[in-house]
Amino acid sequence: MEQRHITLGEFIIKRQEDFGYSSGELSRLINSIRLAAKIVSQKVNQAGLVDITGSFGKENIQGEVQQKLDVYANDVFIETLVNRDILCGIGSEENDDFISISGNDKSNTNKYVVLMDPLDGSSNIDVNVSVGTIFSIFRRVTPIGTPVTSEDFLQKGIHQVAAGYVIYGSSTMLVYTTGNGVNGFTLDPALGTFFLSHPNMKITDDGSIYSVNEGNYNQFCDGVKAYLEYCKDDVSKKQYSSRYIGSLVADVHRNMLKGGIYMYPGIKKNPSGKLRLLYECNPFAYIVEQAGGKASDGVNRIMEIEPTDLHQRVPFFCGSKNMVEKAEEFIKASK
Ligand code: P6P
Repeated sequence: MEQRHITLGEFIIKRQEDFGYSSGELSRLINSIRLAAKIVSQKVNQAGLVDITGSFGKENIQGEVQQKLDVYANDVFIETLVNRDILCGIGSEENDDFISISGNDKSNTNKYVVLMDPLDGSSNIDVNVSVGTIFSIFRRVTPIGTPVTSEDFLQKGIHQVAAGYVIYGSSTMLVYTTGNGVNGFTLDPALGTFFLSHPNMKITDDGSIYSVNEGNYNQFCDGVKAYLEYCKDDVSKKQYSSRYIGSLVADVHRNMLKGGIYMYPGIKKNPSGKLRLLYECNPFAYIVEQAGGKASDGVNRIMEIEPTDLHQRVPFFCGSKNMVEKAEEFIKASK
């Protein structure tokens, strides 16, 4: 008889016992993310059949045209997380400022805040390319029972309690860590259940896939250009492949499974690059490091960067440890 995979719900309970999430609050929080992911997955998979694609007609704080599904996903995650009395605050790519959640009795005694990109890569929806949700969970640092402040959100990535992503692709997967390794769960849409499909995910120290938007090549610093020439050298080293989906979750997920490096370097018109530290780079840095990889801004470890703004951007190099270190070598040598 085929070995039945453990469900995400069973896994969360087992981990709570093994690693003692004290109040069960974190377990309830991850369960709520699971529910929201199922709801968004169902809608993403209908894109094109219902009037849910295309632009929402507004711009977010990033100056990016919001897609209807961006707004939908943001509403679903916020509504699911706020209505279960498990959080005291939420920061989202789609909201200019963070959301302070007062408890039902107005004195919110919950201790976690979530930072999220509810639907990353949504401009790819119309062309049926995988998109994703990215989340990062911190324990608040200001006194419990008081309204959250920016201090609760502007924490270094090393203080994350949990981080994860959902990829809405050929199948929907939820991949997350609470600091004891990385595990991946695949949604069986017929049952509406996530099953453990990728236990204890590890990224190889070396890989042969590099992911970058080479359209920006002329705007890269000399060190990044030198590293890309190194990647293309198939004489003095094994041949690499260039793979760039243009959807962060899909590109990093592929590299998690096959090895590789994802890069979004700074460019002349934007030296900090495009990706946001708090709800894109930090969560992926935590996940990739937990899987044995590395994540830096080309010089510094991503999770050691002191945040200064909810939506700040940083250059991002993430994936197989030796590949990230080789990129850092070229960048440092060119300084
Ligand atoms: P570019 C999507 O908008 C996103 O934030 C990431 O998902 C993706 O990796 C990146 O931007 C693509 O940016 O400039 O290469 O189109």
